[in-house]
Amino acid sequence: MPANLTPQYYEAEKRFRAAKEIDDKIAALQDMLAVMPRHKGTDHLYGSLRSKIAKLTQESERKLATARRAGFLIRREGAGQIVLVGPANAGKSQLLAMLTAASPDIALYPYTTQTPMPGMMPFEDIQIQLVDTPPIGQRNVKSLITNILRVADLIAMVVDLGDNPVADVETTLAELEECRIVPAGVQTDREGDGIHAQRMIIIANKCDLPAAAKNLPALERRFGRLFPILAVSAEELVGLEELPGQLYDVLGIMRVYTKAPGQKADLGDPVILPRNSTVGDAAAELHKDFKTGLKHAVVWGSGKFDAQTVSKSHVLADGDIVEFHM
Ligand SMILES: Nc1nc2c(ncn2[C@@H]2O[C@H](COP(=O)(O)OP(=O)(O)OP(=O)(O)O)[C@@H](O)[C@H]2O)c(=O)[nH]1
Ligand SMILES: [Mg+2]
Repeated sequence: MPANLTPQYYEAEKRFRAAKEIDDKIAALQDMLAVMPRHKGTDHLYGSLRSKIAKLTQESERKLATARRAGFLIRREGAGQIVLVGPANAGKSQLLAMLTAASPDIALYPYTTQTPMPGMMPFEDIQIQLVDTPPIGQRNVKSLITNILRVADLIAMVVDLGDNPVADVETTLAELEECRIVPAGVQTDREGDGIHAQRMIIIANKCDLPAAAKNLPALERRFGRLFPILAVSAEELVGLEELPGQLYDVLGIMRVYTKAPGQKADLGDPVILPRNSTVGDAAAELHKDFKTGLKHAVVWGSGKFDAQTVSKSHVLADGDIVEFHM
């Protein structure tokens, strides 16, 4: 008996053959199943489509489980952790590759990245951790990366200036809100229990593309007052030299070097503190008993003169050297 398959069926079959991702393949197979005529002549086809779907679903779940394990285990390292998040193909992986020693897959087609991947970005004498993630709108990705997003110090929304960056930021914000994450300091009607306020910025990538000339100003008009916007080209190396310093600034941290009386400062290993921390905060960070036993400190760097004797409440600046006197 002839199968009498419809044009819609062949259309779906074409999509199946073109699909690169397992999820897209499954979707196409399901469409084929939905539009195929059911009669004796298609029994065999029906069975074979069903078993293909079952096999791919299993494979997809296995991949997801592996991804989950890897995803939830990103160990925080360095002076701060920044998660790159956004739509497919914006250049998140390209940024990670250019700024760190990590070598993620980068490709012309979307949905290249399937699991979160960390890398260490050097900035002067410290390292900042960047975490590349799969596109946030992709199926199952939100559950994979929500924890990573919540514990990060900063969320960098990466968008493509050659595409529609305003819409992409809006979509990304909506996806983040579904993870119960909202931008810190921005009003939202969904504030309340379980909602996490996170510091966020926009990395506007692909500024080398012609469309950037009109899309960057549009992005700045719409979001410039809410978020710092850093325009770069990860591919053409525009703005990449400044980027680590800019990210460091947005992280709101500072480096303080400690020194024992009569000895040289340990310039290799700064203590990382929130900006505007005091001498007392620095002491507490080093040791819990330090703060109570501290009489005074001597500071080099930010003071009006070097070797200034200061109290616990003295506010430190980035790069200061502190000598504690107990
Ligand atoms: N013109 C231009 N292309 C870029 C730039 N950065 C990345 N690309 C290209 O954009 C495509 C996507 O880059 P990826 O880094 O894979 O994008 P992604 O955001 O990681 O994509 P997913 O993993 O699918 O979410 C690749 O073909 C890159 O070569 C850029 O600054 N300018
Ligand atoms: Mg990627």
